[in-house]
Amino acid sequence: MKITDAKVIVTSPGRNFVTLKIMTDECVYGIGDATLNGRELAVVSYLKDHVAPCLIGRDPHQIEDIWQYLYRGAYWRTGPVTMAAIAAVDTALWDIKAKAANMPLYQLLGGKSRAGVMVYGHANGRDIDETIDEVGKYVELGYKAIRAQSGIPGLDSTYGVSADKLFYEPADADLPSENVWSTTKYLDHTPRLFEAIRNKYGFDPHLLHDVHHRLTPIEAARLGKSLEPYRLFWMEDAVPAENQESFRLIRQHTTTPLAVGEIFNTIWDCRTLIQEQLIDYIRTTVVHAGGITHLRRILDFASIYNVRSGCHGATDLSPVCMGASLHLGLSAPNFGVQEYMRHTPETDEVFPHAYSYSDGYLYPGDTPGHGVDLDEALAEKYPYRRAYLPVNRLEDGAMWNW
Ligand code: CS2
Ligand code: MG
Repeated sequence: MKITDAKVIVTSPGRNFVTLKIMTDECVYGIGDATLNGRELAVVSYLKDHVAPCLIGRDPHQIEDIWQYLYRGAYWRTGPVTMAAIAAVDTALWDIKAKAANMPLYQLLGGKSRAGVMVYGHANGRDIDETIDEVGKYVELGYKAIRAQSGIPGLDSTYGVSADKLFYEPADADLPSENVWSTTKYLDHTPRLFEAIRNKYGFDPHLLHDVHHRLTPIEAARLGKSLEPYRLFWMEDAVPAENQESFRLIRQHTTTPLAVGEIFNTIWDCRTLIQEQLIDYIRTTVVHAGGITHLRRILDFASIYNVRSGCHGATDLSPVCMGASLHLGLSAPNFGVQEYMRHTPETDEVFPHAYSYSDGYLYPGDTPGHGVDLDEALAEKYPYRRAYLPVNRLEDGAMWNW
């Protein structure tokens, strides 16, 4: 088999997605997600101008060799643009291999380790009462794990709180909108939120919370400690993690489980975190961490240190990434949980997929490949629209982490 073409398709059915379609001389094609929120066109150029020409004529079955060729061969290693491009190629090649084998992808990854993939949904409200109601809606839908975020008294807007509850889309503006942040107000408010949720729903649902890189290590330690009575499933992205050693300090002070890694691109971004057992869940995902090939490497490494997966699954990761992630989640021995932010009906129509939700779990389906396709004619109807994530400032105007 030979690769005959590699096409990059940009579509915006409510938000931007970049998709790579690799064609072969045997009429089998594969699809990979290459979406990098707010920097989409950089990956488009990387793929079109620098990767596609190198793929033509290669054997698509040589997945590992092509991965190494693109990673080592570029000389300039790692980084979100490079790794999203490599991920798209890798995902499309696994799709081709599984279609050629006439098997769902999870069979090629070792088969099922579990019946379904437990997911968590996003409950968010302007205040504690509204958040409690939103958590209730997810309980009704059968979710076993629910992330809870709430507006903070005294702050106009904050991360994770949206007007549209089921289809939260943070990349909401043509130029970045601005939020104001107060760590003091947040740290006072958040334990109250979880106390109220536990009082209402008891300890049955798993509860998760995303700090979105807002704290310093000692503040994160304090938050983790104050949340211990509410037994969270995890506290996510408590601090920015360029400095992996920060987590040593947090870990010394709290038994609240820690998750991090949605913006990591390679195993090197989490090596210390995993090896020193400073975290419990690694959030790297297919599109931003080099595809199935590299993510599987990270998860295998993590399994030795009792770290489980908690793959990122926000709306900016396309259904193609979700499909691929579900196959890996079904097979990985150390799967933990999969984030599931629902895509809009427009997005689901552009990306017909075999996966389905039922009673707290996603199932990848048994279609050969990863089970997600792209309707190119429909995709064309939704041209690219520039869209940015917000930025965040402290109350005195200084830039902070979003
Ligand atoms: C978030 C994301 O899902 C999450 O945990 O942190 O919504 C994140 O902000 C976006 O994916 C950014 O692209
Ligand atoms: Mg997050």
